[in-house]
Amino acid sequence: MTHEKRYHQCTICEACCGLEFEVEDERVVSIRGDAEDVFSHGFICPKGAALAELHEDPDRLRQPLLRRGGELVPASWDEAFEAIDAALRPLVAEQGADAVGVYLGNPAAHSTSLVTYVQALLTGFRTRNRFSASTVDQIPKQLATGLMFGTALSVPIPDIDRSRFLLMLGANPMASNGSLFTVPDFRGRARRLRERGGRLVVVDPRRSETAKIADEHVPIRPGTDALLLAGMLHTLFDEGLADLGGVAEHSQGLAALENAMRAFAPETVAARCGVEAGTIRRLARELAAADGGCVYGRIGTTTTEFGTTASWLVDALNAVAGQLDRPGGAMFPKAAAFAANTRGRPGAGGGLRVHRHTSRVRGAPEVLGEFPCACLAEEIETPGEGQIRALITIAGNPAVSTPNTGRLSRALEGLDFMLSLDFYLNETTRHADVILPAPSPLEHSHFDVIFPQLSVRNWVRYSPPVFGRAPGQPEEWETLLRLLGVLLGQGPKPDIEALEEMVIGLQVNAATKAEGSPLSGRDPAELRADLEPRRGPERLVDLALRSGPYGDHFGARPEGLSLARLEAEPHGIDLGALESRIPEVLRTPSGKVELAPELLMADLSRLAAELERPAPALSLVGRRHVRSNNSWMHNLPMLAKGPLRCTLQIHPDDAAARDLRDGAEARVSARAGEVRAVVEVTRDIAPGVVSLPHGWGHDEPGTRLAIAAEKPGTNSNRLADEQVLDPLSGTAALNGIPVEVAPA
Ligand SMILES: Nc1nc2c(c(=O)[nH]1)N[C@H]1C(S)=C(S)[C@@H](COP(=O)(O)OP(=O)(O)OC[C@H]3O[C@@H](n4cnc5c(=O)[nH]c(N)nc54)[C@H](O)[C@@H]3O)O[C@H]1N2
Ligand SMILES: Nc1nc2c(c(=O)[nH]1)N[C@H]1C(S)=C(S)[C@@H](COP(=O)(O)OP(=O)(O)OC[C@H]3O[C@@H](n4cnc5c(=O)[nH]c(N)nc54)[C@H](O)[C@@H]3O)O[C@H]1N2
Ligand code: SF4
Ligand SMILES: [Mo]
Repeated sequence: MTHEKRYHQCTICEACCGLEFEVEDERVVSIRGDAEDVFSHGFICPKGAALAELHEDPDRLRQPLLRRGGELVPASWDEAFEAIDAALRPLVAEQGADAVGVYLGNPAAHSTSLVTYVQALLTGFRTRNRFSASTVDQIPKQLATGLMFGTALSVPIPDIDRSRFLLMLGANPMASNGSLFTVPDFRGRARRLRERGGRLVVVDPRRSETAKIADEHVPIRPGTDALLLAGMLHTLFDEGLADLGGVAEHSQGLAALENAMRAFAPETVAARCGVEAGTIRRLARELAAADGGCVYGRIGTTTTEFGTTASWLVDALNAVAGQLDRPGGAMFPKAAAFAANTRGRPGAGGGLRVHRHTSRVRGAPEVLGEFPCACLAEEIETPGEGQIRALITIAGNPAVSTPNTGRLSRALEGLDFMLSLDFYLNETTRHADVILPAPSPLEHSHFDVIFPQLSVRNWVRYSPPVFGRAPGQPEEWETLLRLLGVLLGQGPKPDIEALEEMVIGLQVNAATKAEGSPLSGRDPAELRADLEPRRGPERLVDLALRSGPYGDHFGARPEGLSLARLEAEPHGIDLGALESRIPEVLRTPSGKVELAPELLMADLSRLAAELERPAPALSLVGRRHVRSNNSWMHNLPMLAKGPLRCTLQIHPDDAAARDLRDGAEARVSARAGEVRAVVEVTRDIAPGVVSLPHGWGHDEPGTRLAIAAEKPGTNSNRLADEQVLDPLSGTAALNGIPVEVAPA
């Protein structure tokens, strides 16, 4: 019997915990937080502990499925790719690349294979019809920070470990473990913040788990955070508290911002927000006075009609209160690899260009190369040139996650062909003609590309696979390259090695030619020889690390980082506390922090008009639970046990007015659709607001999710309106949906 410990990063959520696996005879016997991990120090949540169940889940697909005579049946990889080639090659040849839509889901950001090679797929195959979970999530923040700081991932993070005041809006890290804020053990860090005399304030229509451990909970009317933030900014200017500190000389637009905020006095916005003007003024003063303080906004602020504006005002507030880029405030991480804000010439750059073209049917503008996923159904349904006739979903479940899923599910049925890269037969993939499974999260190596760019400390870590792959199971980057070959007309068995060589070749050449690159002028052939014998993501990671800000620069800085160095450190390498980075971090064309970007300023009249709009009698918001992850971990016994979590939370007064009792079934209706949900009467939710989590509704026919189907819950996105978006970013307003609730 063999018995050993193996270390691997958890890739379920953004906290990036290092885990310790005890393995006996190639089976997991225990999973713990890795106490020696330099970043997460032993923290783990129930989802990390459930990774063995995910690995062993009998419903997890281990073989491609292919539709034959209406049924999805097991097939070989070659048969699956023959079917894909037969469907896609003529379609692309006749109707062009836009006839094939691509939807990218959230786990793509957590998989090294997918993050590094989806880009290759989408540069090689240029369809305009690109969609992703980003437009039901964080794109407003990326757009705002891109315009302010120059790249779409230059997001300032709360420096919580040194902070003395943290104001959180629309985020519940006690359940979510943080987002655009990689912060393993939020609870411990929040406790230490309070122990050092700091204050935690939570703005949320719900008394969330985070509100419960905070010093103060401020209930707010859904969708009005941008107004509240504008009221705080107004206060700073009005009371002479505006002071940018060291950032002043590196910023522009302050006067324009001050002028624009005049319309949003706390006394003007208070009634619409449902927050007293005195509270808004006090919070602004507290932020400005804090010896290290920060405002942070997340899902409850981004997935609203004013998502981009709210995201902008969060960082404008941090700047104007003198809390941007200082210890304890909002700071920029410096990742070891792949960060656009560590590439090119420090201090200025091309900035973010958006709204370069518009979607065919609705004319929604492109942002970061994609269209709103709220437009997906109409792009499939509406005939004409550029109509989507085939769809590829990669690690996504849009039939549950995106607005008006009733309409989208019908649209998916009307496709000529659908391919899904996924390891579950679920609400989305049941519509597919071919499903290609990914390896389990324990069967591939991991190097985190995205989240070190959003972390409370600088760190780096590489995890080899815990287990070898099942025979015949390709790595997911190989599947992507094979698909690229098919889309390029190379047939069902393209030369994957040649495609891989092409990808690394382009990267090496770019690194030797780019302005400001430490490899500038080096010989590409020499670098490529130095990367041997690595292939795939490992080769790209090694290149990125070695050419990155801590890298060995291929021998020029021998003490620097390389993948080989990381392989010797299973618990990761700590790269230190966050450091001030302005102006070096900036990539705006002006070389300044843009406090008042034109695109955002132009939208303020819409925000002012919002002051006049009556609030709905009842509005729906979402929530998360620590034992659930979006739509796809409900099939694991450890997480599924316990009470039903997909309940409609409602305040006792609202329940009484509608004759609804705790545990009864309610009918919830909105413009987009209607659902039934079990009522949970609770004072934890503000009057006038109801809450239903997303990611449920596992009772659709044709899925294979035995455990999830036992407690299916309700698909809340049947209620979300695909017509109601934040117009700047295309992000759907998933919070603040007007609904009516009645006994079923
Ligand atoms: N109403 C409402 N709706 C929401 C939200 C909300 O707060 N409220 N939140 C939104 C947010 S923030 C997000 S991120 C989206 C998520 O939206 P999606 O990304 O569309 O949905 P997920 O539930 O994350 O589904 C992920 C899929 O990827 C598969 N998968 C997991 N790992 C892998 C892998 O390694 N490879 C492959 N190929 N597949 C894999 C899973 O089986 C699952 O089918 O939902 C959004 N929808
Ligand atoms: N356990 C678990 N962890 C997760 C996930 C998961 O599904 N489960 N999903 C992961 C993903 S993909 C993401 S993006 C992150 C999201 O992480 P978070 O942003 O922390 O998301 P939530 O936990 O949904 O918290 C959002 C909060 O916003 C509140 N809210 C709703 N509307 C409004 C509003 O208009 N204004 C204000 N101020 N508040 C509002 C809700 O009541 C809720 O408490 O979590 C990640 N981590
Ligand atoms: S908080 Fe939980 S799900 Fe998130 S990375 Fe850590 S163990 Fe995984
Ligand atoms: Mo997300």
